Amino acid sequence: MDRRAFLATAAGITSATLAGCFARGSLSAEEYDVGMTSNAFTPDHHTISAGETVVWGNTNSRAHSVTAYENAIPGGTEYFASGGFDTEAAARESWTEHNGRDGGKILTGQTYSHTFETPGTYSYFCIPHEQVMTGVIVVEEK
Ligand SMILES: [Cu+2]
Repeated sequence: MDRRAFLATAAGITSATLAGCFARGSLSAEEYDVGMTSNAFTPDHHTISAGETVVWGNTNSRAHSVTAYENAIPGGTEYFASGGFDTEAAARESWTEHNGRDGGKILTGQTYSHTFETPGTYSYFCIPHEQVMTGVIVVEEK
């Protein structure tokens, strides 16, 4: 999304957080690029231009994570995962050690965003639903 849309999203997160006490933090479609159902990222393939930010939004009642496959992102690029983990192993360990209470969990109505500077294909997954819940971000040259 472009910068203006991103700023609007940032503002939306604030209001969604405040409204969360009453409305359980429901997200409107303008607030994210990739949604999360009970077992899928929607869309599961999303294409952007280099330098753009992708916002994932959990629109479902189940908790999910956005966790990059370390060996399926372009070489030399920064690892990304909700929860800010530096490695895929650290994210997985956090989930296991805390019995699913951490690991970069994104709760209902919450968002996670990452800015992609380098063109290429980035594959990622949700830790608790990895067998069915994976996605790809394609970053094209500007
Ligand atoms: Cu999931």
